[in-house]
Amino acid sequence: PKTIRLKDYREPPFLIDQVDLRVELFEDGARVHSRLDVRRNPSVQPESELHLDGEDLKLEEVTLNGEHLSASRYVVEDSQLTIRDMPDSAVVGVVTWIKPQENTRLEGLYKSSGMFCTQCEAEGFRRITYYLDRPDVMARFRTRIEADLKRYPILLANGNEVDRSPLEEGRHQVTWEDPFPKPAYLFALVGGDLVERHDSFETVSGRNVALRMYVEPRNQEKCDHALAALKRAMRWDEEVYGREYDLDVFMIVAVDDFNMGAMENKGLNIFNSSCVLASPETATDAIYDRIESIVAHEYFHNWSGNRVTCRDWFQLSLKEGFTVFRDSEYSADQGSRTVNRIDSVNMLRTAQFAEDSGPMAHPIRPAEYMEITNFYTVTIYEKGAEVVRMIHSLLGPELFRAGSDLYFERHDGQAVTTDDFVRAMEDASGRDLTQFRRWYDQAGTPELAIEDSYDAASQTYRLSISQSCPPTPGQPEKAPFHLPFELGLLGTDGQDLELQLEGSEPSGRSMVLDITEPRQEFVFTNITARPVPSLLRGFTAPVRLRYPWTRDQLMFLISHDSDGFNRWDASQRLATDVIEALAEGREAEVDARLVSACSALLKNDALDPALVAKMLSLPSLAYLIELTPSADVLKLHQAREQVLTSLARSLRDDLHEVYQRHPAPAAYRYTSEDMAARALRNMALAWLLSINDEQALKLARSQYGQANNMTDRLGALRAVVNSDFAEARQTLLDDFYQQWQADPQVVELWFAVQAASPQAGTLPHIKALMEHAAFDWKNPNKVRSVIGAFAGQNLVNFHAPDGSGYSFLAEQVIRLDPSNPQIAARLVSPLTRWKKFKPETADAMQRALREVMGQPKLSRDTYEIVSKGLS
Ligand code: HT7
Ligand code: ZN
Repeated sequence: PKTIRLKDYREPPFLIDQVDLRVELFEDGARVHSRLDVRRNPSVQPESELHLDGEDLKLEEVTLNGEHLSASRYVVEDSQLTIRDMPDSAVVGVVTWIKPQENTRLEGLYKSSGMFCTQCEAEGFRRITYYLDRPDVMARFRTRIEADLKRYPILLANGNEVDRSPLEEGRHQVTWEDPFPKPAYLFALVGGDLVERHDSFETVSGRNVALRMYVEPRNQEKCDHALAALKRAMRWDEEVYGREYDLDVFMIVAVDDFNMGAMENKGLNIFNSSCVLASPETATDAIYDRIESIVAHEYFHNWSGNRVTCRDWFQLSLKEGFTVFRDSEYSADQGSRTVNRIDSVNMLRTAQFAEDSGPMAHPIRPAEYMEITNFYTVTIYEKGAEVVRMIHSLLGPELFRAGSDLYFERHDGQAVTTDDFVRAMEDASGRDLTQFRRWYDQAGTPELAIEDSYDAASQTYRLSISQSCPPTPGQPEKAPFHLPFELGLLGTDGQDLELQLEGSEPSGRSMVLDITEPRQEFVFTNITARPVPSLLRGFTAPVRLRYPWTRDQLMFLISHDSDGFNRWDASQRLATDVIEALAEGREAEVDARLVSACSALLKNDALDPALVAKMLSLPSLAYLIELTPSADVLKLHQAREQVLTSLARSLRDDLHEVYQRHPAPAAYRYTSEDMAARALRNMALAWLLSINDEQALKLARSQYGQANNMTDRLGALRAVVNSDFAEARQTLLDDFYQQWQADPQVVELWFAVQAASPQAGTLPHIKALMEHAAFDWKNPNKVRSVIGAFAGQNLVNFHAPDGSGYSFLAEQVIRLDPSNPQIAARLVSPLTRWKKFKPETADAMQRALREVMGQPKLSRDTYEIVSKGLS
């Protein structure tokens, strides 16, 4: 496969002003008639040939200004339609025949549960018709959809509906017009027998926007949460960013077969059912949260992505990083800011740090790719959001908002670069972000090594911060980064001290330092006793922090730090230190200090229970692996289990007491308070079942049977499935399936609980799940809930010492690759992390990768991941 490079970017030689589509939907295929108003781009060297992209299309006709084009004027090869001797401007007509029914890749136009739908980002539109399929070609679209009226009463496309009429033979047409020029990746159409849920929103300027949600009839009771979230997000974007919605209608459609979470098509967002549909009985709190943030994310793209879009796919983080930052701030404003930050950072430090230290490490603005869909990564999204967050921290909220206003005003209707974004921030704030720009083109996670000393005689505290960044593929050396570093100093009474840098005015009890040099020293004055530093408060930069904390210092921070994030971070560092010492055989028993810290947390009524639940959660095995060079998975798992069971034994009474103190209320409410209570209750249950507590088994059975919501029901089920109570496990699993088999989203949860369980997770059990009637290779959610959950969450079984987990995964990737390469490429990535593991493990993982590599017809998607994974 060819490598595409940012340095080769050229403006398009032709532009398209208007696209007229007529899409005829049939049971055996679809015919697409397209008329493109094409003109030569005046700002580039003229070219005589027009090259239109197209994949898997049957070309039926080509016309130029309405005239049939003779075969000598055009050629179809290498996924392109080339028209020779192209005039300065012309109407290019193309008719193609496609087969949505056979489209298992789920890119372009395809069928899902009887409905037609599209996914065009990144390069799906070229699977519908020949086009200049690149984001810097922006056109106005008019879309006429024709289909059988009975089977497909609902026909949707972008923009506003402008016409509808019956046609012959029981067919009908609906025509849509989108007044906003857009790249083809934002095109969408839907045709199906769907029910419509109505709502409305009055914008800040008093315009009424019709909100509509389209779902299969069986899901009509599951729309309330998404619609409520949408209205909250619309209001928030007006209030916080001054962004008003711009069309008369905003539509959301739920589809069962979808490669990712959702898609921000202009005015017609399409969602994976699992990311938009919810009822208390079928969705957990985590799913409610996920829906809230994804609905907001897709809506926010209307400005950050659609009105201002990307010039090319190297700029993907321009829209994704900024939009993730926007959605995470939105979520923080809805519930607990600290808990939200903890969840984001936990994910970043586990998944993104791992990616950044592996073979696929890339900057948030990559320099090259083979297949762009491989670059919808945690780096582009989550690290991209952290980079925007750092700009926010460096500029402060007012100047950041001024920068955002300038960016939207300056670039409305344009396709731009990350550099344009940074320049708007600079111009609005007067700050120089030249050095800061390195975050966009240097990959890898910087490390900050902190040293400190206290001088009682001069009452000064000296802090030195050194930064470095390990090499990443193609980048052996890194220049220093510019980053904000927030800190506080705790006095002996646990209070934040007044901070005063030598030679400066006092600057409050928490301050943000600007780090720019390889090594910087800061001297704090008037410090009367050695303080305990609270470093990188709120995780102001995506870095690894090295400081030789003692366990006593961590205990102190857990009890006193005024920064909730750092309190949690101290709890994680303490638990990690204890687990690592056990895994390495340096200690045999669980340090009593950890037990007393947890005991105090369980009894603490003053702290937010949601924060308590987070602080009590042990670091995940994935995170522990990420921290450990040459990791031995089994040893880490056993050490983690030893800590868990020893805490549960020592704190058994406290856990029962916590369980009783947080009873389930009569009705489910999606509130921070109730969710925190459910989190604590279910955590207590899981801990107690880890020590096979019979009384807890009774509680779990009764919670499972009486729960009025899926969080509690699944919490009880998961705790039992992960326990040694084999008979109860099977009884509850059977009952759960009996009750919920008609609901695919709940069946996905049922699959995932089993596939991720360290208990149930022997390979034969996973294989049996794949033979189950509800498993479906064509449905990415099912593949993810069994194979993805096994390889991504069931690490102790996936890394079984005999290598069986690896060869199993290789086999499934090989099987999936021809039908859905995007999902196959995502699935294979755990194998590429072999450098993290001890040598025998690494060898077995590479063997599995070579097995995949040896396949004669590998997709470009999987080839890129596997070849880079082996390098
Ligand atoms: N912008 C959307 C990206 C997306 C996507 C990309 C590749 C293949 C399938 C896809 N489905 C959606 C999602 C988002 O970030 O909002
Ligand atoms: Zn996005």
